[in-house]
Amino acid sequence: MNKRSFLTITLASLLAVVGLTASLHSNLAMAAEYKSEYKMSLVLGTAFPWGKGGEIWADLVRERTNGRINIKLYPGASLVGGDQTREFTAIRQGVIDMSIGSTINWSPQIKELNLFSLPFLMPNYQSIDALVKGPVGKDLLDIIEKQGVVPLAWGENGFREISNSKKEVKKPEDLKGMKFRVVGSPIYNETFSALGANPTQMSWADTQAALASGAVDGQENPESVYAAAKLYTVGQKYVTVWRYVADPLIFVVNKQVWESWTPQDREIVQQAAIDAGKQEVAIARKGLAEPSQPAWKDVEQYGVKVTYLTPEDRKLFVAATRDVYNKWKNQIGAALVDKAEKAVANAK
Ligand code: X2X
Repeated sequence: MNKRSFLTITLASLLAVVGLTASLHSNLAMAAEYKSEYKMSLVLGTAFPWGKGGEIWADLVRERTNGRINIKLYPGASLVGGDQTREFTAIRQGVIDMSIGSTINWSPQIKELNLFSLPFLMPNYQSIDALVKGPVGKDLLDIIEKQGVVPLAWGENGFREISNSKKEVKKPEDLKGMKFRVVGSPIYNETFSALGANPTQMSWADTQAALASGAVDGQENPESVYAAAKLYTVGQKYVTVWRYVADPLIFVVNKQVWESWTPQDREIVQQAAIDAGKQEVAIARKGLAEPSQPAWKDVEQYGVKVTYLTPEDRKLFVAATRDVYNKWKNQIGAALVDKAEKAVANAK
């Protein structure tokens, strides 16, 4: 071997060793970026469709990544001390790695999410689907993405019906003076005030005690929440099914966490979110999508009076909340709301 080819071979092997070390190093660095546990924030636990959705998502991800991505559920918005309206900020900041959140709880940070809280915008499930699965849903996910959070799929909490401990509610005037717990988006204060009720903002963590003590007379939440939280045991004996708003859920991941995963793992996490979202929506709609709403019938066995609005009475509620709708239409963005109204009209 001449001196020159000896040098070439030595150089080549040196480069090979350097290359190998570098790739080993980057593999190790990548592995080190994966956390041993990812924290998923939820307001409601696995007794509710919402928390079940979280469990399904976490299980699918664990299975499909062979345990590379291990997710732990933190229900009760416990990562933000129960203050569900601070959840979105905590996701952005990385205090929370991932979440399934309600559009209501994130709307203080993303005003466009108030869309779903516009009173009587969505009369049925077809209209919710038309919004989230259509261009409006895409616009909203784009807005979330611009805020530095990675949105992956939609789920659903549900149509929010009112319950109270005092009396049957058929007409707006029945609400007069009644104290209602509402969630922390100002549109709820304005809607209940417009109806003559006395709204007070409170986190879910404090709501059940407030209902039990009589500090408030009523609340609004989907049937699945009412039933799983057994609100009939804290005096909530009157329910009115009025379908005034519904809150979808959104599956998201913190951006830095997302970027720390390989493209293959990102795809797994997204597909798992889509699959879990579909299952979660089906669970949330169980017994409610059919016209007779058997889920509410089941609640009647606890001595609960369930009232359904006649089309005429519904019009009175719509009229009473129209000013709130119009004011918030501008705050949300008239162009986006126009688009939503068209989608709803075509869904019927
Ligand atoms: O607080 C509520 O009412 C709940 C559980 O439905 C939400 O987080 C929006």
